[in-house]
Amino acid sequence: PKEVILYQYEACPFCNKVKAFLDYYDVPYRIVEVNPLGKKEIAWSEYKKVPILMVDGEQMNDSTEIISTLDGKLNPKRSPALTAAAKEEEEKWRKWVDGHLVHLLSPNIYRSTKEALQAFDYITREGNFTAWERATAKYAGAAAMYFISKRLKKRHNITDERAALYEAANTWVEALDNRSFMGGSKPNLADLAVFGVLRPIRNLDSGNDMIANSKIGAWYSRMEQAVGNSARV
Ligand SMILES: N[C@@H](CCC(=O)N[C@@H](CS)C(=O)NCC(=O)O)C(=O)O
Repeated sequence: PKEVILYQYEACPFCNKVKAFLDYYDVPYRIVEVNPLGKKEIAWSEYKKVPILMVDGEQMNDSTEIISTLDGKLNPKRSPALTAAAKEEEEKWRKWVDGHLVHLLSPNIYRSTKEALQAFDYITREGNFTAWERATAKYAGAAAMYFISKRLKKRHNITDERAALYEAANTWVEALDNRSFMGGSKPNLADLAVFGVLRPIRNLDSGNDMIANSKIGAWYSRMEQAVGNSARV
């Protein structure tokens, strides 16, 4: 593609999933950082969530769909060359990321008032906010998300959010079954999805705890190596 533009929030797990794919395949992309208060930057779009990817003027919505579409365009031979079992496995774990893993993130990063502030410090520092919004959103957002995350925790039947995060990390490592990546010697779309959604929490308390208290660290480091530098231009 000639021109790829990602409309995103820097700290959003779904957006980071798309970036993991673009970075891994070295697809140069521009970023438009959307201000979450007002979303003026995507006012032109009927679809009101991020990520949105524009590829040579064609709009793609939803992280998983974006990645499937791009994979089909950029690597037309990749998926058809997989065995049925490999395809099924990749599909199953991509669904696990969207249906399970992402739901563990908010309860963890907003677990305590301290962690909620840490998360919002990161979100407001990296995000597109005016100085005034940044100053107020950090505290208002942290307070709101602290309470909202308790509701999310109930909705998704999570009792101990950290235990659930470590368990998910170990479940993933078990699924790797001693392979370097689920894709074997190279990451597949499930590897990229897990890595992408975990990346924005990696340097928060919850991410540090996850690395320290689960077996996911070695795979995570291999993924950092494999994905390499950002392809952002
Ligand atoms: N299923 C979508 C979920 C996208 C999503 O929920 N994005 C959030 C940001 S993390 C969003 O844009 N929420 C609406 C809002 O901010 O108003 C995907 O995988 O891309």
